[in-house]
Amino acid sequence: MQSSGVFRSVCSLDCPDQCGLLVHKEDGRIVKVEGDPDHPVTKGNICNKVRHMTERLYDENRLKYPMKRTGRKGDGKFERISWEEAISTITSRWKDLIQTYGPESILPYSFYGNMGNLTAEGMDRRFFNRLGASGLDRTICSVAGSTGYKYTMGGSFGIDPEDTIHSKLFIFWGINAVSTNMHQVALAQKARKQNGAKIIVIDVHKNQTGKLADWFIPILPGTDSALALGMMHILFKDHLIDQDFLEKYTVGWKELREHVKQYDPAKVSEITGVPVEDIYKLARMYGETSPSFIRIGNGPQHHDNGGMFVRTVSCLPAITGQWKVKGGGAIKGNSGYLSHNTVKLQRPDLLKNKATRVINMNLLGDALFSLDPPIQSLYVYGTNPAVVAPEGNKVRKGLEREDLFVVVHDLFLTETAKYADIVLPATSSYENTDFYTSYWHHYIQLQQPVISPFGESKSNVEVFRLLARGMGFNDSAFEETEADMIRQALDHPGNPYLEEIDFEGLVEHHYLKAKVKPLFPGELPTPSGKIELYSSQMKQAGHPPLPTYIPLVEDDAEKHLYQFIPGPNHNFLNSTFSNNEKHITLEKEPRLFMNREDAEIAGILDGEKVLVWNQRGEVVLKASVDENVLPGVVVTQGLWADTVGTQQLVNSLTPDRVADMGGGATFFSGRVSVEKLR
Ligand SMILES: Nc1nc2c(c(=O)[nH]1)N[C@H]1C(S)=C(S)[C@@H](COP(=O)(O)OP(=O)(O)OC[C@H]3O[C@@H](n4cnc5c(=O)[nH]c(N)nc54)[C@H](O)[C@@H]3O)O[C@H]1N2
Ligand SMILES: Nc1nc2c(c(=O)[nH]1)N[C@H]1C(S)=C(S)[C@@H](COP(=O)(O)OP(=O)(O)OC[C@H]3O[C@@H](n4cnc5c(=O)[nH]c(N)nc54)[C@H](O)[C@@H]3O)O[C@H]1N2
Ligand code: SF4
Ligand SMILES: [Mo]
Repeated sequence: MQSSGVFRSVCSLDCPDQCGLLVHKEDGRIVKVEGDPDHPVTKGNICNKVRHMTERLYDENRLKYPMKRTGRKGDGKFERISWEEAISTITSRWKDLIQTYGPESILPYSFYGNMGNLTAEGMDRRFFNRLGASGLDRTICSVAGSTGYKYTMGGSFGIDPEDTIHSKLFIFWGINAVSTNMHQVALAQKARKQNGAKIIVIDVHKNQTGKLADWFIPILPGTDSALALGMMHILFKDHLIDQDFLEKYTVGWKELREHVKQYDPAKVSEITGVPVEDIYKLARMYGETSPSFIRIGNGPQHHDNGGMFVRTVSCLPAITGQWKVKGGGAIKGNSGYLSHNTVKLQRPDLLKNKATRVINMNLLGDALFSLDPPIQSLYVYGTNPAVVAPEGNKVRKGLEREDLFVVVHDLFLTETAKYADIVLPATSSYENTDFYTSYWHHYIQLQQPVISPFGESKSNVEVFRLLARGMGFNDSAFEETEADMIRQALDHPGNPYLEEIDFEGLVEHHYLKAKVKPLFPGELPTPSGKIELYSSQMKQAGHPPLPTYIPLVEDDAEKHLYQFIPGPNHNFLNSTFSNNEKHITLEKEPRLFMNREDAEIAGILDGEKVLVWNQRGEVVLKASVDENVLPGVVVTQGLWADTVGTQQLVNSLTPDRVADMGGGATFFSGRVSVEKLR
């Protein structure tokens, strides 16, 4: 490894943009991270978070060696141990648990803190398959929406974002793209400049993205399906449809045409809070502009009815035939194009056909108390459930269980790690070999180590190798190198888009584009091969087969006045960076945005501290009073670390009800009361 130089890298964070990076190294240390100007999509621009990455990489609190707990769970008192002791403590405890309770008493709990495919869903899957541990259903992020999209379109296939440069109308629907998909915003702004494209933002909060729009449409939370159905009502009534496309490439359009007659704009306006004339204006702009593009965000699918929202909105471009126009259509997620060989990478065969129970990660709190056989050990990596999981107080109470053996592998002593019996230090992505597949653009990228491991830290892949040895597993699957694993994953005849991509190509070029082609003319992976405006699959699963507005679950509405929307913020990535000085300084402090009318009634002044509470818990925030949210709605941003002393563990207030589809999370469907802090 060279001790100085500039090296191509890829951003490992859970962000659709998956930027190409140039990492500058001097005397063995990374001194600067910048965008790679040669990357075809991200073109040298990166966000502020990652521009300040060195502050996180070399933060004085980064974990340097394994530790064992010496204080009470949650206190954060630990002492240094060796890797040998750590691995033997874990594996001997697991061997005992397997003897007494069976392997399903062990629960892996992970998410995409590092999006690398070997790191996040490679060697770990091999290990836990071989162990026969309980399975984890990774539902916390986008599953409700991707399930809804799949009913309509057959899988995670949208348009090529590079084509959106041709779009004349951008609808950012429930996505705070300035913070969460900045290169889609860059494309929209370029299209606005070059061909006068218009940008519409539909959101419950006029945040940075709303402020940049040509037209911001505020909407009441959880009512977006009704708005989309109202648009369809007008599109059919005004004949702003592409009948040829509907006939060739969809099923059920005539049923849909009849069905949407009930969603007349007056009724839709009452549901959504969007004025009747705006519903007409929106539908007509959408029906008359081509190419038009909808970027479907994650926000509205974090509701009780989130699956149906995405299902419904994804029908719009079919009605107007936009899918066949370059730059027309939608993106919810594009991971389908870059799907790799998970059978070879994750080795489900190591389970030997045993059926293990699968636990929905959104129900962690319940799972820690109510299962039989009980969960006796939790192995956490790439996620911080004490902060990010819903019903946080329940989760933290579960983590306090004296008889629960908890291991946390992370770069920092996170809130979750404070409850661990054993803490293991993790390398950053710049210390590993891995491959990355964006869920927005169409490039696969390779990361090779730029620096040596920090302190005694180890990658996920390496730790699972050690754990496998400690358990006495001698399968060759645990001896393979990262390069072997990447080769296996890319060898995937099931995905023709990957045909020309292999490990050697990635070593040479760092990023390679999947061989994508437009969706139409063509066949979709739905049962009919067409866009399913009417879905028999949905009917079988107990959903209305046509897009339908279903109101949110009443979350103690009588008692709590406000719909509570606690989303991510600009300078953190979920809870990542919430413990790094630089990023905290940039973000300043967590606030509660509320409407002036509401604040006046409650006697709350701008800048005052407020208590936000409900049946699940309470948090303290600083009120920010303005007109950027509708009355009855309060918004806060960011998943702040408790260590910062903000009393802002927002997930103390969020419900662990699951969404209508896929067992998804409903972070934004909770209600709260707000009062001046006394
Ligand atoms: N800076 C930054 N970038 C990130 C992240 C981060 O934490 N910080 N997180 C990453 C991850 S894991 C994800 S999943 C994505 C998420 O990124 P996005 O897709 O942008 O999703 P959210 O920010 O959760 O919510 C988007 C918007 O939905 C709005 N919203 C909430 N409820 C409703 C509703 O009912 N209707 C409508 N129309 N709008 C609603 C919120 O006000 C918010 O502006 O971002 C990724 N990128
Ligand atoms: N209230 C509310 N809650 C939410 C959301 C919301 O909008 N509102 N968003 C939800 C969404 S969309 C998501 S995706 C989840 C995300 O939640 P998480 O998946 O928990 O994401 P992070 O909080 O970023 O935590 C990732 C952790 O992984 C660690 N890590 C990074 N790289 C590695 C590695 O290589 N190995 C190991 N072992 N660890 C590593 C990081 O240091 C960090 O502590 O949060 C959800 N929670
Ligand atoms: S977090 Fe997103 S925008 Fe920032 S560098 Fe990484 S991929 Fe790019
Ligand atoms: Mo997410």
